[in-house]
Amino acid sequence: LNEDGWRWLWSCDTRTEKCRRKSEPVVLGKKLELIETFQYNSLGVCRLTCGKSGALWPKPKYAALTHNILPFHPNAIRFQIPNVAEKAREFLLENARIFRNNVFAECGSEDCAIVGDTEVLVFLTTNSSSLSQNWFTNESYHLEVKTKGTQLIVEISAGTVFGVRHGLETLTQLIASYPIYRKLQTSQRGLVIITTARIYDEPAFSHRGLLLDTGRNYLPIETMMRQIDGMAASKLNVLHWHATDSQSFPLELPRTPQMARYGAYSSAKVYRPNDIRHLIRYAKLRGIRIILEMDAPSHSGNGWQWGVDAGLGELAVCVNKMPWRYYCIQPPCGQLNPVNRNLYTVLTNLYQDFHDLFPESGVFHMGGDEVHLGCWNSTDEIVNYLAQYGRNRTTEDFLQLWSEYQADALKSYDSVIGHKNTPIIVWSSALTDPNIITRYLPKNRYIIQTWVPASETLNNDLLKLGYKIVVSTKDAWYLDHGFWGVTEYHGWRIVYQNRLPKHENVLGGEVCMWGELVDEHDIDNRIWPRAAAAAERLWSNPDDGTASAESRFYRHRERLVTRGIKPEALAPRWCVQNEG
Ligand code: CP6
Repeated sequence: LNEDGWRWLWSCDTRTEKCRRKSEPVVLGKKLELIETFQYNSLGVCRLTCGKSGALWPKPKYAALTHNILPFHPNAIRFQIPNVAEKAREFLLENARIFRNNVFAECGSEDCAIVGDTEVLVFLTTNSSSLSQNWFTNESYHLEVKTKGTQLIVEISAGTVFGVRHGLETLTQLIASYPIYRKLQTSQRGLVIITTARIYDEPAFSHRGLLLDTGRNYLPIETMMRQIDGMAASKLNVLHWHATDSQSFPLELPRTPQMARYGAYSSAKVYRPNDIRHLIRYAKLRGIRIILEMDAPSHSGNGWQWGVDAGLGELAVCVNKMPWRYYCIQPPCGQLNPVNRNLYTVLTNLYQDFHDLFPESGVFHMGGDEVHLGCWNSTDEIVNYLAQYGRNRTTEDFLQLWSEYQADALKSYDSVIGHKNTPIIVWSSALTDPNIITRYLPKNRYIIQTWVPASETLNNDLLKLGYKIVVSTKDAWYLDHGFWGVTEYHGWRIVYQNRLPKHENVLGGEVCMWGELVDEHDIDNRIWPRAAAAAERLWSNPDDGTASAESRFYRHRERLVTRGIKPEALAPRWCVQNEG
């Protein structure tokens, strides 16, 4: 074990595939720093690490592993689940099944070779039968691996089933495959598992998210499930579903079917209630909570036109208005019409459907970003309304109007839920300016998701005012950057190095996959493995930089491939050293 207590330090001969343990890792560490100038492999670690089993990602809070391994076959794994309530048992059994599939996948397309006669006994224990997911969910776990005769005993104990799930995820990372001996005419692979491990682990941040945007480009359910698989492998726990935007409204809703009828790209490119319920369950089993966002009052266009046909007036204004730069951030424009009272009836119906579809969500994201005052200022109905009440058309007046919309929308929401306690997330915006936010958005109600560059003071200003925040630093955690021609692509090192402010009201952060320039064909490699770099920042938030992360990260990227995700390559294969 090196000074981390667990990172592998081997010297590998690529020709013979023999690995030798280096005796003085500290000296190696020094040597590595000297060759920092390589682009693809800035630290030269690749030739020095096998990183096969035990290359844990995200790095646990505390881990001690041996380098001894035992061959085994996945069919020799037996699960023991002592006393636990029925629903929790179901959750754990289902996760045992997912675990076994993931382990089989390590062998590749063929069945695993039968090697050794080790029996693996896995005990899954938790005292709590709670299946609720929120910022207070206890995700910690203990994982112990030891040998007893020909048996390998694995004990995973945790505060909740979600902690147990994380423990199983870590257990898969103690397993690796290798090619069985060449003389046998087979490409079958066998599995090995580390024989002794003691891990205690818990997250640094309770909100570890990925934003998926289905408003710009529709993402098939299978594509979303695949992102959930990647999140689960990386212990991310929030899928922020930016479901709608001005371009499309793909949610098929029972009370307001007109939204999708007018707003979806086609009758096939919609999310039906059953799809949504399926996705929520799929995510939950993998430790992930889905938080729905309906962005408003801006970023709302297609879908809302039905109001006019139905005699409700204009629910959204400026849709498709040219020249679009005067009325919105990006075409086709559209902003809700705050002075049309029918809007709030429609919102109430939408919120009721969201509540029915996401009964356990416990939080709602109302968007609130990038309101373009020029849109409202050019809309007769809104201008006349202001005039009628003797109000002016200054920036302040329009911010006031926006805040009235927000307050009325919240009232509609609360009337659906029946109380005023559900936390509401909104994006940072002109309304969340520290000088005025306290006037409009009470801190005991609103959580602010910030997306300003790390250099700005907004995060600290909001924290000083007592707001809870979720951090999505755009110059590090916006995964769409580099594809617009205006901002630079951030490699995984930039993502990894983005540190969050240290404060109890920092709930965590999210990497954002804005959807303008991705769909099911390329989204995997835009998200992965970079989102996993953020996942470690959010899970254990290690002090170290990319140097000590690199070899483990390469290995994790290979793991994502094994899970059926198509992540981008990080380095020449020569560095990854996972061949053979
Ligand atoms: N869509 C929505 C977007 C963005 C935001 N909201 C965005 C803004 C700037 C950049 C990237 C994305 N595409 N609805 C901002 C929160 Cl650089």
